[in-house]
Amino acid sequence: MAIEQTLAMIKPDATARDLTGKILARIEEEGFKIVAMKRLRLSKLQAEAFYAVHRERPFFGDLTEFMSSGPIVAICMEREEAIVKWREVMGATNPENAAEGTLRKLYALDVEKNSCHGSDAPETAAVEKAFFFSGIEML
Ligand code: IDP
Ligand code: MG
Repeated sequence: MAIEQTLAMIKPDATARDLTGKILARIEEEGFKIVAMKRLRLSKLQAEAFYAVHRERPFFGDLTEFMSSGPIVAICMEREEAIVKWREVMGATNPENAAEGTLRKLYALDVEKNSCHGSDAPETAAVEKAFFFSGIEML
């Protein structure tokens, strides 16, 4: 099976509660190799650009406020079937629906402040990786 890359984020609710180390440890325990990583605070405009596909959704304003409210950690990482596997490890978007042991079940505060992000398809992974990292940073 081919190695695939995905883009993960540790969201502001999780960096604020000092969960960065726990989430990074889980990433490695689940067999992902970290390829590139940076911690930064998104501006509102940058958060709006990242979540542009959700522009028409009712939660877009709140979501981009939240995502620009504190530091995030962006991670490009790889393993076999990385995209689907990372979404499994994160669990459902709403922690109320997330399976036992998933990151969102463990750490999310609510459907918005749900601690982590993961790309949902190869096409979005490519766009999201390029949003944070240049080609030479992802070798
Ligand atoms: P995902 O992160 O599981 O892929 P998406 O549907 O792509 O979920 O939504 C992106 C992000 O928007 C979610 O992770 C969450 O932070 C936020 N979000 C999604 N649905 C809601 C909602 O119904 N209310 C508030 N925020 C939401
Ligand atoms: Mg999504």
